[in-house]
Amino acid sequence: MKNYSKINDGWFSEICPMWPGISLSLEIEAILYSKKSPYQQIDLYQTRNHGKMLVLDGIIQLTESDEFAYQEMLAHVPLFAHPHPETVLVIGGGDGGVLREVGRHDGVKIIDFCEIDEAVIDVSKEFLPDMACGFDDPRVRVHIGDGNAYIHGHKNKYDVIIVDSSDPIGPGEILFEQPFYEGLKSALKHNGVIATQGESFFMHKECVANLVKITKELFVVQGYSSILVPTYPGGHIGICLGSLGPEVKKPCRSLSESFQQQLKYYTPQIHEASFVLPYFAKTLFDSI
Ligand code: SPM
Repeated sequence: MKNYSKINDGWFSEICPMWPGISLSLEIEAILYSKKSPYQQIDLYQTRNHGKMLVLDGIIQLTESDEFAYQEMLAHVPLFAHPHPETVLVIGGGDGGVLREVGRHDGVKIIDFCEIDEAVIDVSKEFLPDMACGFDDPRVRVHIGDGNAYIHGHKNKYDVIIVDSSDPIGPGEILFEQPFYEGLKSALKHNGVIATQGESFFMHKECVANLVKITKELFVVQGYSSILVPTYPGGHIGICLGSLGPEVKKPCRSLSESFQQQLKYYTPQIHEASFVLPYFAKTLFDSI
């Protein structure tokens, strides 16, 4: 994918045609890693004020200062919506942060993890140990390969599937299309729940509307949960959820105090509140 982002005078500016005319800049102190893998350009920066920052093909994937918001919500919203999640699949998210969050659920017995780019895992293990700790969990089984191919080879296997994709340009594009969602549905067990990186209704209305349309058509229950993430465009990103039974907008299990103490963003209250949509987004989604 063409990389439009720039470094100028010690500032990294994230520029992308998916969010034209707007750019977030972070002051950087050092380039810790920069290499092209067979799939993408991988850069790891030390920022001045936001910890380390992972950038793929010029697009910010995470900073250490706010990664918890996205990783906690993407994992805990679907997991707390399911009554007894035991088998979980995570597609993408080679940094391991979503795995770290899934691993907090003691009831989960198997965590299959499918990532196309092994180099992202390697760089995260080296530079982002607080995220890549997810790989140390003995329940995690790593599969290096294409998530779309993986999903179509596994039927009726998972209680929860989480897709931590990059944006729908480059290797992540196929993960935003109907056949992939059909594969996700067929890989679910009875009462299964999916949660996918759902982009922002401020920045990419058509893309989000398409995800809502696909999930409304395929699943019994559908929802869109919003997350505040200062270092994503517009400070906002969503999760698109689909379920074969359970309600997704409320947690169906309680969270112990010791579990809550491990988290920084997710609470049962924010789980519910994240599904409340601004009027323009509600109107758009209701019309689909
Ligand atoms: N585990 C963290 C990986 C992050 N995956 C999602 C990255 C999305 C980056 N672009 C955000 C654009 C929001 N509209």
